[in-house]
Amino acid sequence: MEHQDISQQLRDQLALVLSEYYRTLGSKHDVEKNLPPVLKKWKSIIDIYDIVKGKKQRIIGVYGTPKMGKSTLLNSLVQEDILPRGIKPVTGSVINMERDQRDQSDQEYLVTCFRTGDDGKETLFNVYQHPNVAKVREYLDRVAGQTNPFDRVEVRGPFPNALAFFQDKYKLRDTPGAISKEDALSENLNRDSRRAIQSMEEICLPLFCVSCESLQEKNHVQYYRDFFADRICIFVITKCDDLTEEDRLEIRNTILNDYGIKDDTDIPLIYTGKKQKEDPYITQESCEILEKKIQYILSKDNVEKALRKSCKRVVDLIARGSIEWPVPKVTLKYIQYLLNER
Ligand SMILES: Nc1nc2c(ncn2[C@@H]2O[C@H](COP(=O)(O)OP(=O)(O)O)[C@@H](O)[C@H]2O)c(=O)[nH]1
Ligand SMILES: [Mg+2]
Repeated sequence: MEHQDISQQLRDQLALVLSEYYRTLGSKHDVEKNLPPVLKKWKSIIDIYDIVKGKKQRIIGVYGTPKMGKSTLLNSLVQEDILPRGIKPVTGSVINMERDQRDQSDQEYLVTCFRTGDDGKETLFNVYQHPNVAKVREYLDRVAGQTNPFDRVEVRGPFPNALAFFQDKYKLRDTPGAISKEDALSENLNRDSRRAIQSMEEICLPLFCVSCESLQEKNHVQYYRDFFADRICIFVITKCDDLTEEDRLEIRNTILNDYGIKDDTDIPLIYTGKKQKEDPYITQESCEILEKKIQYILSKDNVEKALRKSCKRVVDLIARGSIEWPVPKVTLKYIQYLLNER
């Protein structure tokens, strides 16, 4: 059987399992929250698979609590000091950046701002166009900063110095710092947290950012466990300006112990930092390492490998009776057959 065929069939089988969960357990939203972790992970691989096959938008987003260097990281990837960043938390909107695929000459940056009404509908409010990045940045400070920010802001422009992968139809998404799930889901829902959390679903690959000095704080650990433990994600340790080998080992151990990550080959760790504290960007070297990881994770080969691995795990668990299997056993047999086919 053809290799691609098998992956497609595995994917279809998962869709079947999920739809059976939805049918027996209730609404889509509740079910996704309550899926067994192993199926959540499976689902996130499928999401990436859909992207590789061109079915979904390729959005890569940064997540984490405020002041972890998320906006700085994205500015570095696109090599423009365009997103608001600073000593105080400054990002208020979800901001998507996209490279205009047309010819670069005489191109302008186009910014569009959206608000979401109580009924969940989005309305376009403002449009701004300018060739100069500094001007665009000033504008973003006003519309996506901390005072009355729009819910979503789209920036499309030439980004002539961006890293190569950005030229390949990816969108990069900046998000406001979120605090813990409890805070975000409480009655007096924190506006920024809510925006960030709601935007997670559409992302194909989250970059979870935490600075090396705050790695051990409880709220970061909780944030990771709440939202990313069951997803494919890249773990970015920021503000590692001058790390020794020893520091690295210590960081790695903290992550393995505190964050409940069993195997850090599954969760790529990236260390980023600046040469000088005043720089607007992290080092080119950090950017390039991150770029390679992103490209690898989203590559077709890797996604198919991950899909297969997680299918195997699910099948093992079901066979051992460790997770409930709501679809006919025939489906399980069929998945086993597909897995053995290669
Ligand atoms: N020393 C150092 N500072 C950084 C680094 N990355 C970001 N920062 C600083 O951390 C602060 C918060 O950055 P920002 O990107 O606004 O964080 P965000 O709230 O997570 O988007 C800013 O003052 C940045 O200059 C880094 O790698 N090294
Ligand atoms: Mg920010």
